[in-house]
Amino acid sequence: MELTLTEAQYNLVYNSFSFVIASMGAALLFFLLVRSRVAPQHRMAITLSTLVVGIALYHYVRVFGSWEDAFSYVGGEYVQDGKPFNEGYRYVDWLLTVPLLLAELVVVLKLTKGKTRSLIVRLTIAAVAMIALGYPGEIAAADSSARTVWGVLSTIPFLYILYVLFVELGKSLERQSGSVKKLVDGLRYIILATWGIYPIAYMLPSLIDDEANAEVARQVMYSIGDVLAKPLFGLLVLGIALAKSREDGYVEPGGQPNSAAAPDDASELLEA
Ligand SMILES: *C/C=C(C)/C=C/C=C(C)/C=C/C1=C(C)CCCC1(C)C
Repeated sequence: MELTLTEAQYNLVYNSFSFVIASMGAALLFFLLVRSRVAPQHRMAITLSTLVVGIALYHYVRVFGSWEDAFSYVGGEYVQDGKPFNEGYRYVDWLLTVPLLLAELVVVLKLTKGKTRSLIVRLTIAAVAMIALGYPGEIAAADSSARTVWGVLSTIPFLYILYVLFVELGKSLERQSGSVKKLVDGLRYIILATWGIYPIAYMLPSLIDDEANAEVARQVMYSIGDVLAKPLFGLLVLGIALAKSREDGYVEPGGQPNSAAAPDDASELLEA
């Protein structure tokens, strides 16, 4: 059956994609511009944020084009009679960006090399499994049980990721300084709240009877999730990297010595 959307429904999705493209583009520029304010030893997290929003920017440009190509405007309505809308762009995007986002959270903690490696390897494997298992369900018919089955399978690695973040990382968190600890703790809850949007959006076609409404709600929810989970998350990580840079007494080249810098560091810099 061909999906038919009202002008308002079609435009809501169209404008959401447009909003995401603008957000990713602005975040990309911003992360590049503020890079020098972060101490070199904390820049890896900013590099990862920059990659994430860059990859998402590219994919949203493609998603946007695919949405335009899928519909034609006939008699005041949008009829899906063009090329199939390519849901795959989202999943390819997640395959790249979700492991990078998890790595970002781990590297900003500055744990031992061995611990960092082990966390990144396990989180990456779980993230790839979660996304690969979700995809067959995403492209299955709305009313098929395949959607539920793949969704449940994909939730297993998702729960493992949450276990690592909340139970395993909890121990490492004890060793962080007060302000950083609070920020990292907040970051985990942001992940829980924003990543939780995805499985809900995924289930919408099974929950909402009206096919057009379900499709629009799903696309808009994924778009909101992506803006929160990528640019907003990147800003919070930037906050942590800046706090850590300040604690280390870092002064941006050509910048003013920071009042929070240790006196020793400041005098060293003045002598230099
Ligand atoms: C930037 C993109 C992000 C952070 C994407 C995150 C995606 C998820 C957490 C997806 C999870 C899913 C389930 C837990 C079950 C149903 C299938 C998925 C893939 C939507």
